[in-house]
Amino acid sequence: MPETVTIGRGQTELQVERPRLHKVILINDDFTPRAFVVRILKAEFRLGEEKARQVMTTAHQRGACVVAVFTQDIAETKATNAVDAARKEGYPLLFTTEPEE
Ligand code: TYC
Repeated sequence: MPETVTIGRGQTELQVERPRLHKVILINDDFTPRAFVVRILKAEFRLGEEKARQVMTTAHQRGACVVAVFTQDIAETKATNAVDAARKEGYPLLFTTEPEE
């Protein structure tokens, strides 16, 4: 919550907090084609070809990879859109979101 603090000579200042950022995390699976993962990362998250390949490869090798950070509503909307696009094509691809520490 914004808080009012006294800064001297009877003046007050509104302390505003930055919104907490949320990570979008790409989860590996055994079925979604690599090329489709790269396509989704480019289309929904605006990653360039090289970055999209790098994120896909990291998730493929390690099980998960942070795609990017956004405000909560944008992170959730992008993750939902990406999952919906995968389901439309019949793939089990998963993106999750979680608050940044
Ligand atoms: N593991 C998938 C395959 O071998 C490719 C893939 C990579 C799927 C990353 C999901 O988040 C993922 N076809």
